[in-house]
Formats: sequence, C-alpha cells, structure tokens
Amino acid sequence: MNLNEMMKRNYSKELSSCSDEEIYYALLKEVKELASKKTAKNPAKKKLYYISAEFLIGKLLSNNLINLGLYDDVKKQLGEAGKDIGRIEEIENEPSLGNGGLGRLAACFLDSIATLGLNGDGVGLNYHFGLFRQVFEKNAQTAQPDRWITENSWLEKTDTVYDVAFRNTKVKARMYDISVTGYEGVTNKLHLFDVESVDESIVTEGIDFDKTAIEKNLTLFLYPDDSDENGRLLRIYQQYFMVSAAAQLIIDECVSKGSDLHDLDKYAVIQINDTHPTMVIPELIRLLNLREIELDEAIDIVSRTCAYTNHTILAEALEKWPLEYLKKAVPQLVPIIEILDDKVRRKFDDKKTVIIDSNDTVHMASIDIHYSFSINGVAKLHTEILKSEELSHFYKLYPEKFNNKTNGITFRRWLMHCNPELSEFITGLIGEAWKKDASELEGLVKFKKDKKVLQKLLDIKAQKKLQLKNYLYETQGMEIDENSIFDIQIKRLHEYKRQQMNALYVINKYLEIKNGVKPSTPITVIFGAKAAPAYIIAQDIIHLILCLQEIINSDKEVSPYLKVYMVENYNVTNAEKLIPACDISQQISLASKEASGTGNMKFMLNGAVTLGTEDGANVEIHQFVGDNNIYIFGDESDVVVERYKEANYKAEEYYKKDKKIQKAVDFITSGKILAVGNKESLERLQHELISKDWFMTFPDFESYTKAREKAYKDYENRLEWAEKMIVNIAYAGFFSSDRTIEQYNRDIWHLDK
Ligand code: 26V
Repeated sequence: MNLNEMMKRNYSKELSSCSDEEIYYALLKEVKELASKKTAKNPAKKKLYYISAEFLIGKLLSNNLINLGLYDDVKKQLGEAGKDIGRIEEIENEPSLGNGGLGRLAACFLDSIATLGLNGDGVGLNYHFGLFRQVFEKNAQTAQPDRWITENSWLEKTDTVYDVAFRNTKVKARMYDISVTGYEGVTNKLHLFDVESVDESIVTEGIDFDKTAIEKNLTLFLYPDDSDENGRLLRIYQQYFMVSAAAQLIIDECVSKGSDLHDLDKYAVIQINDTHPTMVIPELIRLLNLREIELDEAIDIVSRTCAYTNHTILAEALEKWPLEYLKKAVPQLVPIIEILDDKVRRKFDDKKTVIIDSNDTVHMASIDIHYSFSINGVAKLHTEILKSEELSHFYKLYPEKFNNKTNGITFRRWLMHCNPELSEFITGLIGEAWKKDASELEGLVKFKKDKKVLQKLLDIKAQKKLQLKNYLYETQGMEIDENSIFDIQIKRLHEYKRQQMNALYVINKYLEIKNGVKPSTPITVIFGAKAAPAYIIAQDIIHLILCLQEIINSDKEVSPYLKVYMVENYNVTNAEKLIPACDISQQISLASKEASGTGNMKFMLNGAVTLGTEDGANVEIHQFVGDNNIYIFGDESDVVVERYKEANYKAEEYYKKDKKIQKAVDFITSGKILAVGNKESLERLQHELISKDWFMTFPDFESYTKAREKAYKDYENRLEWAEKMIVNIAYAGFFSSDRTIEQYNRDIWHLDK
C-alpha cells in the first residue's frame, strides 16, 4: 500500500500535507476494500453463527492493519511523512457495543475464528448509543449516550432487511456488516441488525427515553434500565428482534446453499452466548414449522443446531421472564415454549428443570439446556461448579452435553497491538512462531535467569508506564508517578468482583501513612469500571473510590506515597493503555463467583503479576505459573459455597472483632469523606457492608492485606520480580483464544477448514 498515492487519489494532496482525519478516512476506505478481498472464495458448507447481545470489538483500524499484515509498513510510511499512527487512531470512535467480559470474549472469538480460517459470523445488534458513556460529576457516575456511529465507519449498510413482528407492531430489521479480518486468515462478518425506524431524538435527559416507543428505541441502547416493567419488556423486544432477524438470515443462507432445512445442522451451528439469544430456539422452531416441518422434527433439528455457553453463575444473569411479558411482546413464541415445557415435564419428574415454573416464569437457561446439544462453562472451576451446584439437576439428565472451554484472548490485540515493544522483544528472543502458535511462548522460560533479558523486560515495563502516564495526563488530566507500583483493577463494577475490598485496603494504607508508616516504593492504585445505572450499591462504591481519590491525592503527607485514580469511561481503548503498564493485576472476586475473567489473561500476557483468589481462570493461571509467580489469597470456592449453604455468615462479627476492618469501614462515614461526599450514599454502603457484605470481603480481608503487602515487598527486588514477569508471559500461551476456538471447533462446531 502506497500511502502517498492513496492520499493523492482521495484528496489530491501529498500525504505530508493531509490532516490526520483525512488520512484516517482514506485508510478506512482502503482497508475495507482490502479486507473484503479476503472473503473466502469457496466457504465451507457449514457455518457458525455466534449470536450475542454484546460484541465489544474496540477500535478497528490498527487491528485490521495488523491482521492484514500492513501495520508496520503503514506506520513507517506515516512516520516518514511526519505523521503519527497513534494520532490517526484517535480519530476513530470505539464502538460501544458491549458491557464487559462476555462482549469482549465474543470479539476475541471472531478474531480467532477468522484467523483459523473458519467459516463463522457474529450476529448482534447495532446499538446507536451503546452501553453509555460514563462521566464523573461531583465524585459520582453519570451516564450519557455514547454516540459512536459516524457517517463513514466500519459499518456497511446491506440490502438485507427482515420483518420482525411483535404483538402490537411490526418493524423492519436492516442488516449492517462489519468485516472481521483474521491474522493472515480470512475475512468473516459481524452482522449487526438495526431497526429501520430508529429515532435517536427520543433520548431526552442523559440516557432517558420513552421505553414504550418500540419502533424508535429498539436499537438505541444496550441493556436499557430494566428496573420497571417497561424496561423489562423492552429487553424482551430487543432480544426477539435480534434472534428473529438472525433466524431468518440463517434459514435464507442455508436454503441458498442447498439445505432443505431438514438437514439444517449440516449447514449451520448456532452458539448462544449466555441466555440473551435464547429465543432463537423457539423462533427457529416456529419458522421451520411454518415451512411445513412437523413440530417434533423442527424441535429435533433446532436442538441439533444450537449450543449454549454459560458465562455466569449469578442468579441475576440467568434470565427469567414472566410468561405474561412474553404474551405481551411475542405471543407467537408462547405456544412453542409451552410445548417445549410440556415435553420436559413428560420426560423428567424434576421441578428444578422445568421451563415454565409454578409462578408462570420462563427460565431461559432451561430452554437452552434442554434444547441444545452442548452446554459449556468458560473455565475449569466454573464448569465444575455448574455441574456440581448451579446446574447439577440438568447435569444428571445430560452429562454428555456438558463441557468446558476455558476462555482466551486474542494476542493480536492484547500483545502485538497494545504492546509492540514487548512483542518485538519476544520475537527477538524466540522468533515469530508464537504469533500463530501461542504455546511457543514457553520458549521464554529458558531466559528466566538471564539478567540482560530481565533488565530489558523491566525497561519495557517502565516505558509502558511512562506512556500510560502521558496518556492519562492528556485524556483525563491525571498526574501519576511513573516510578510507583502500578496496581490496577479494571472490570465491570460488581460487588462479587469486590472493588469495595480494594477500596478498604486503600483506606487502611492511607491511615497507615498518616501514622508515619510509609511504603518504600510509592503505590498508584488505579480503578476503571462502569456500573449499571440502576445498581445502587455499585454507584455507591464508585462514589467511595472517587472520594478517596480526592482526599488522598490532595493530601500532601500521603500523596507522595499513595495515589488513587479511577479512570473515566473505562473501555477497550483505555484498557489497551492500562494493561501493558500494570505491575499488579487485581483479580479478587469471591471464589466461585467469577466464571473465568479474561482481563487476568491480558495482564499476565503483558507481564503483570496476579494478586487473586482461586476463582475462574485464576486457578488455571496459578497452575501454570506456580506458587512463586502469583499471589493467591482468600477462602477457596468450596468453603464459600458451603458458607452460602449454611447461610450463617455474619459480617458484623468480623467488623466487631477485627480492628483493621473496623477502622476502614468507619472511615467511610468519617468527617473527611463526608466533606467531599454524599452522606446518604456513603452511609448506605457502610450499612450494606456491616449488615450484609453479601460477597464476603471481611473473611478474606486479612489474607488479602497480607498477600498485597508481600507483593509490594517482593517488587523491591527488581530482578526477582522480572523473573515472575517472564514466567507469566511464558505460560500465557494457553490463554490464546486461538486455542479456545480450536477446542470449540473440535468438540462442538465441527467446521471444515
Ligand atoms: C450482566 C449485566 C449487568 C448489567 C445489566 C445487564 C446485564 C446483563 C448481563 C450480564 C451478564 C454478564 C455476563 C458476563 O459478562 N460474564 C462474564 O463473561 C466472561 C466471558 O466468559 C467471563 O470471563 C467473566 O468471568 C464473566 O463475568
């Protein structure tokens, strides 16, 4: 690609005299064309449809340039013309199509599917305002629409339009496509459906809008507030809109390839990402039945075509809808769901596995489990807990359907793109093969005593810390000390992830420094998290962290040793800056509650050391790196599961007997915090901790503190620390999403290459 010629063609100007914006739009156009040329000429007969409410794909320009093998050349040509590729990347908006791990996993999977040359597309929704943009005001989160779509973007309007009918109205679903380029692989598609009659102008204050104006609001926001009935109905409308369009697309594509629909499973496999796309099962059955396939056979066909992934054991995410709601929104599915339930009841005598329960509530996961051929968890421990606890009644019925697929991440984005310095260094040591076969990274182990290599690793980390400092200064006005320990917790805000426990530790550290006990190396604690707007306690936790940020950073006695920052609007773009700069990766969920985690893998790959519980994929990380290269603390999952069963945990007892806990918790409503914070919110949080502490931060607090202090102490011996870093990088290979996708394909999808 000759950029000078490209710019002359597009703007009749030399590259050097073009603006960053002009260069971005010319590259966008060019890369789209190049990507489309890599669409498989003779795609395999069978195709995977990965249906998901979220695809957190991140910015695409650099990612696509890397995958098309053009990045280095483009960067060089730009540099020669006095242009900085980093500045050009900034022009692009990040598509705000996801919330957290579930959506980012879907994006990593699309990258790996295309990289492995597999025939598989994503199907989701084109939310105009995404999740929401987080803005901090008065030490609290506010939510604004995140308008990410620009006139020219990666989205391509297609001619594919389907009717989607609800009880009271009918809408048109237009398909937009984003090309998904594989690394030296093929180009697949992410299909995003959008309601034709969408109306952005109905959004009034912040993210408020008329929830009943279905024709206008269906594709405005991801996860609109569901704290009232209209909000919950809207979720159902959105989900049905997504899967009805998906089902029509699947049928059309299969028929055009020669399927008579009796053999649908030879042409399609559908991966249902969590329960949000569950209605694709009854919808496909309905559509096959309309095409003259007997109901029983239609049910069989669909069950052979669908597979379900569970991403969480938290009850709130295993969706249940009142049958009444389905009758109001999508009555055409109700008789099908009743038949599905009836079949289950005839076959099995177990109330715990029914679809429609005695309260007339529909359990979406039950539909998935009975009427899919595969059910998988996303890390070893998670799958075991599903089998022995949460889904044990189903496991007894269908042991053969259950399988584990430990999550993974794409190394193209999470190392090559976000940390080219480390990438190049690794390639210099062990060659290029790791980019296609991540297990090759193990070759780094042999350098773990090589002082030169270790020193270079530390130098790269220092460089990434400096880059982060500059980035956070420019984008958020923060002034962080590049010579401090970077201790980072970035993920959705949820009580089970225990940001509040991290905050309690920070309070104690602050009080300790006030008392004259100073850490030998300064510490920078960084948080990044969005909280669902209706999740009050999560808002309170953000409020506490922002108050601590204000108090601690402006305290002249303390701030040379400890600073706290919460980055605003945590997203993929800033994760790409934060992760390579991190020293200590906080993965501190209550054991048994984090299905897998994928941030933990990204940090490890970039040479951060994990401070974590034996939860999710941390367990597997621990097994790979060994005790010396990870800081594990806290009660294990079986203890936690038992404690929940016994239901006799009393937070207040810990609060009363442990002085450290008491001091930290009392501080939440001290004069110091109240001077900068909101009394109601802080008191509510404090009360919640003392009276409930539902995610058991107190029992783990002492061992958390000890492990964290040990990590800070070990950090002092720089070369020994670097040894931990290199061991983490070396064993990150297993966590490549290429490995995960190979396993999905081998065990579930069976797609030809
Ligand atoms: C959460 C929420 C919270 C906000 C309101 C709407 C809503 C809807 C669904 C969910 C479920 C999120 C499920 C999820 O993201 N699970 C994560 O999946 C990751 C990929 O498998 C895994 O690494 C994380 O451990 C798991 O939490």
